[in-house]
Amino acid sequence: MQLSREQLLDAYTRMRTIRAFEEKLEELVKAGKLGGFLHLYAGEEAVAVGVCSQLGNADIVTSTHRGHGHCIAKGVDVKGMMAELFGRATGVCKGKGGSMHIADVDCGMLGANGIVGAGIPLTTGAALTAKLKKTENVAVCFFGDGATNQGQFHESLNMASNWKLPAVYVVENNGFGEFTPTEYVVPVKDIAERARSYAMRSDIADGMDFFDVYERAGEAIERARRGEGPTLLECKTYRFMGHFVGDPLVYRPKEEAEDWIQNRDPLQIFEAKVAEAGLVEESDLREIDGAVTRLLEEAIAEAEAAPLPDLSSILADVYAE
Ligand SMILES: Cc1ncc(C[n+]2csc(CCOP(=O)(O)OP(=O)(O)O)c2C)c(N)n1
Repeated sequence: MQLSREQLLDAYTRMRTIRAFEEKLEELVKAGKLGGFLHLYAGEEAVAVGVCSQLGNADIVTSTHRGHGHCIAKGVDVKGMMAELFGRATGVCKGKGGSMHIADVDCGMLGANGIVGAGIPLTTGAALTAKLKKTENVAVCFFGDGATNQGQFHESLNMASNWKLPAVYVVENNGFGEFTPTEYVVPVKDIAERARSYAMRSDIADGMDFFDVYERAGEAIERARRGEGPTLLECKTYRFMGHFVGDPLVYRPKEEAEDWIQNRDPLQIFEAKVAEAGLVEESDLREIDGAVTRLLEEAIAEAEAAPLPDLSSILADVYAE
């Protein structure tokens, strides 16, 4: 294992934070304490953290409607995110973005996005900027299997491949677009196959295994940094919760979900692997679990106590006034 103890603990902290953040949000919505339309990322943690652990602060990431995991993995402040979800002035977007529009340019997170597939051309543009400015930064896009049926996916991959842009397109194939199974709307067996149309490199990772994602993403990111062009990286994964909070989950077999949750949990897979390598003690991980719980309790209390945005700020930070 080429990762240091510190890197492993950092990766675990981020994955645990994502899981706990999403579980808390579900609880808050169900208790009527939090409003809004939320798409949770639990189950897919190894993808966001595996990829982002290979990126520096100046590298760019774009996200989706299911964006909390990408934000936490890229280093967005968790308390600022919680305040944002509560619509408070102390939120990372001053309470005006909410779940589907969390962005923090200072840590390279160009934004979650309510429009399926819309992050893909943004990443392509960021990669073009990096190439023209010769920064050696890489732009990474996260999106779902459903987004690969959008025109902008195909246009972006064509352009990025043709111009050898430093981009990595990470498709999180969780087997569903809303309530529709992927195979019902996608004729190829692996979405990675779609790269071939654009003479682009592709790879497939086990999206439940942090180490597999980390390694394959690392190769793609390094290739992009060396000027060898983009990669389409398909991560096979599963969302543990519904498409949105409140989804009655009637469209997928209970046994299928239980099997993934019981046997393919990315946190458990991570824990088993690091224990086997003897790099991290179980007590280290339990300590992190406790710290994450405390962080979220503080984040919620601070968010609830924070002020709403003042009416006078309604036109601030708006591009088209
Ligand atoms: C352009 C557009 N079309 C439709 C929707 C409605 N919608 C929201 S999420 C979603 C499914 C997206 O599936 P996928 O890209 O696989 O991501 P996942 O939800 O599985 O993470 C759809 C169709 C939308 N937000 N934007």
